[in-house]
Amino acid sequence: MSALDHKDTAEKTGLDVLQAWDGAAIILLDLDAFFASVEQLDHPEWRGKPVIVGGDSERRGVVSTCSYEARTYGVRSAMPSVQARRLCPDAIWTPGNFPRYIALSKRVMDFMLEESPFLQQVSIDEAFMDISPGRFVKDHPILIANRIREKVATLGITCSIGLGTSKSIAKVASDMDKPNGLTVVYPGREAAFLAPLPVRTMSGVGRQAAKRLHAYGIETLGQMAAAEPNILKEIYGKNAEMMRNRCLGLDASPIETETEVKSVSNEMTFSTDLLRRDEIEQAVALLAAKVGRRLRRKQLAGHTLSLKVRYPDLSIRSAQRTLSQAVDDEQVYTPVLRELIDEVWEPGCGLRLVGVAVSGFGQRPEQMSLFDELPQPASGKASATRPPNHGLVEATDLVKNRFGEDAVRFGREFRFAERDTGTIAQKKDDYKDPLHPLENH
Ligand code: TTP
Ligand code: MG
Repeated sequence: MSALDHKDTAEKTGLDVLQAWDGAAIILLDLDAFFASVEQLDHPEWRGKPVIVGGDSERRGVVSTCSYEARTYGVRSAMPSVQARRLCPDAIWTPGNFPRYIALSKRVMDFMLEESPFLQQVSIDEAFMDISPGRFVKDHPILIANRIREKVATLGITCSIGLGTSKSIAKVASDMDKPNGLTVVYPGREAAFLAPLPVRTMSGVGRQAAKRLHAYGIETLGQMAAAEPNILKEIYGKNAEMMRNRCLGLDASPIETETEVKSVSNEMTFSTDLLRRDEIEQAVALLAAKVGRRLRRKQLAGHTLSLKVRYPDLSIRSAQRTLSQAVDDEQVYTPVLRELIDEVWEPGCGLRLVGVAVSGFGQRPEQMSLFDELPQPASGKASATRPPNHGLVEATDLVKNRFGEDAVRFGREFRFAERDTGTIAQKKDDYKDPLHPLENH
C-alpha cells in the first residue's frame, strides 16, 4: 500500500466509522511554511505571492524559509539570499518578526496540550505528542488530530500532521501531504508504508549515509530493512539494528515530555565591536540579569558560570567557574563573571559577541569556595544562594511578569538595546532531529 493510500484512508475516515486504533498513537505536527505563512497572514497583500523570510543578500544572509509560491521557483530554507534573489527576482523579502512567531507557536502548543499532556516540542513549529487511547486520552487519534488541525486553522495558519504508532512513523507521515494534510498509518501497516519510500525520508539517513547506501544499490527503506547486516554495520556501527528496526517501523523511542534543561544562556552580537572594559562589563551585567530572570522563572539554580566571547575574526573563547553554591541571582554571580572577563579579553581587543550561561543544576559539590559562610542545602534540589537585597530582584521579576519585559529597565539595559544587531538567531537546538543520536555517526 502506498503512502497515498494512507492519505485516502485519512480523508475517508473523517466521514466513515473509524477503524479501532489498537496500540500506541503518536502524532507529529509541523506548521506549513511557518514564518512565511505568518507574514502572509499579517500582510494580506502578500498572500498568493512569493514571500521570502531571510537575511539581506547584500550582507551574505540566508533564507530562513519562504512561501510555497516562492518554492515553485526553487527557493529553499538555508539557501544563500543571493541565490534566492536570482531564482525569484520578484519575491517579497522580509527580515521576519520572531516574537510574533514565538507567540503563535505557543498558541499551537497550547492547543495540543488541551488534548494530551505528553507533548515533546522539537522546534519552533514542530512537536510530537502521545495520544494513545488510555488514561489521559479518550478519543480516537484521528478525531484528536483533526480537532487540532481545526484549532490551528482558526489562527490563520495551517499545519500538517502525521499519525502512527511511533515517532519515526509520525515524522515521515507528516511530510507526505504538505501543506494542510493528515497522513495516517494504521497499526500493523508501518513496514508496508515505509517500504517504497526513498532512504532519505527516514530520520538518521543523512546525505552521506544515503550515498553509501546507494553505492550498494539500496534506494528504498524496504531495501534498507532487508539489507545484509554487514552493510548497515559498516554505515551505522552499533546503531545498525536500531536503524533496521526504524525502517521496519519498529521504533520505540519515547516522547520526552520534559526536555531536561542543561543550561540557561543568553548572548548578544553587537553591530559595532565592544572595545572598552566598562562597555564589556555592562554587556555582561545585562546578559547576567536576563539569564537570572530566566533561571528564576524556571526555578533553577546552577553552580557553573560561563562567559563566552567572539572576536572580530569570529574565533571564540570561553571561561568557566564552578561555585560551591547554586546561584540564580545576578547580584551574586555578576561579580564572578566580571572576574572571568580577564580570562578571555585583553585591553585593545574588540569583542563582537558576549554570552553568559549558568549550568550545573544537579550537582552539589563537596568543596566550598566562594560562599563558604553560606549553609549547604540539606537535600534535594540545590537551593539558591540569596544576597540580603534579593527582594529587589524578586520585585522586578514580579513587575516584568505582570507588565512585560520592558516594564522595568535599568540604565545599562538602555545603553545596549540599540546596539545588538537584531538578527533572528535561532537556537541550534531548534533544528535537532529528535530521533537521531545517529547523525554524528
Ligand atoms: P520548517 O518546518 O523546516 O520549515 P517551514 O515550516 O517553513 O516549511 P514546511 O512547510 O516545509 O514545514 O522550519 C520551521 C521554521 O523554522 C521556518 O518557517 C523558518 C525556520 N527555519 C529557519 O529559520 N532556518 C532554517 O534553515 C529552517 C529549516 C527553518
Ligand atoms: Mg514547518
